[in-house]
Amino acid sequence: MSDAPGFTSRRGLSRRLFTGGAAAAAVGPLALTSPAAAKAPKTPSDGVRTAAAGGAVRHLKLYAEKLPDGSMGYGLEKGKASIPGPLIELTEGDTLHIEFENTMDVTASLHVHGLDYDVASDGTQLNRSAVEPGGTRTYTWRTHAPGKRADGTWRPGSAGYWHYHDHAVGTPHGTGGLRKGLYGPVVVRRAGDILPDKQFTIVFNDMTINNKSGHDAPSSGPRWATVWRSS
Ligand SMILES: [Cu+2]
Repeated sequence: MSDAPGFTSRRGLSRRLFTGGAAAAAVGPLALTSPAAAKAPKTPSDGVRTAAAGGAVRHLKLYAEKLPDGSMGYGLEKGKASIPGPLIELTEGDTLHIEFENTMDVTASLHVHGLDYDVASDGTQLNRSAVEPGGTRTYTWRTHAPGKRADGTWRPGSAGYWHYHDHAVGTPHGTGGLRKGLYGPVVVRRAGDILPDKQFTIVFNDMTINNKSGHDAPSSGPRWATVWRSS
């Protein structure tokens, strides 16, 4: 159920990820709302579905591939890469192990924003957590609920609309991979968050939307969306 988003850019302005409602394309194994669930009749009492408690340990396989037009994408299966990459949905408290396989002929990686990880899962060349052509590496992302730190200060939870992206192709920073389409969306929900009935995800990448610009951008159709919830 979802289609991706990503982001990136030289401009802070475009570093945004918008997502909401249900999406059009691939339903990742991590999706909390399966198409069947989305169509399930609502209970007359409240009609609202909410995110269950987190704490699950999940596993996902993700590939980086070159696409026929020269761009690059992430996909859950070989030959199924997309731009943006698949939507990954988690609930605070979940841990995700991603077995990342680089099928391309250049070094690539997986780097995430907003979630917790140690240096081995940073996905940058600087700390040798990128993946050589043909190689595989497992990245681990963790999430947490809000709470107080030992010093009494407040620690926000991981919930939010985030993104992941390559951090290695073309330059030490990975700018080439971002340009070519190696990015995707991550949605982390808090237990109890209202789940959308429909969800579309959009990723702004510099001046493009889902890596398309101008009249080619998805201004209508399955990739474009507004966030809504019907009840
Ligand atoms: Cu980044």
